[in-house]
Amino acid sequence: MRRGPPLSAWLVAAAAAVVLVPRVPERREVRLENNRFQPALVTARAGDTLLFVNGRGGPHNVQFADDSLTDVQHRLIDAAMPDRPRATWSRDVPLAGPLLVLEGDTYRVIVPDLPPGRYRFFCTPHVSGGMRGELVLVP
Ligand SMILES: [Cu+2]
Repeated sequence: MRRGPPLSAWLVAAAAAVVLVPRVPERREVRLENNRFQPALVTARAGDTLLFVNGRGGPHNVQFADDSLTDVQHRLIDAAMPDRPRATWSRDVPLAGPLLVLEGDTYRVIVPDLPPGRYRFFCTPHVSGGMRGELVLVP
C-alpha cells in the first residue's frame, strides 16, 4: 500500500498555511435608523471596517463609551475615528463621531488593534432613547 506523508507533515503544512495566509479584512455595515443601530451587536476583528450608514430619523452619530476603557484603548479608538478634532489627545474629549444628517451619509471606522472584548457605543442625540450598540471584537 502506498502511503502519503505522515500526519505530522500535514499538520506542519496546515499550521504554516494558517500563519502565512493573511485574513482579508471584512466590512460590517450598521444602519442608523428609527433610533436604533441595526444590527445593534456587531462582531468584527481588528482591521475590519465598520461602515455606519445613516437612515431616516437623524441626525445620528456614533460615540464610543469610554468609562471602562484604558488609556491605550481610548487612544486607539480615538485614532480610528476620522473627522474629529484631535490636536492633542485627551481623555476628556468624547469619542464621538460627527453627526450624520442626510439619509445615506456614512461614517467609517477601521477596527483598531484592541484586545478582544465588548466595546459599547451609542448615538449622542438618542442615547436616552436607547440608541445603543456594541462592538464584539473577536481574535
Ligand atoms: Cu441617533
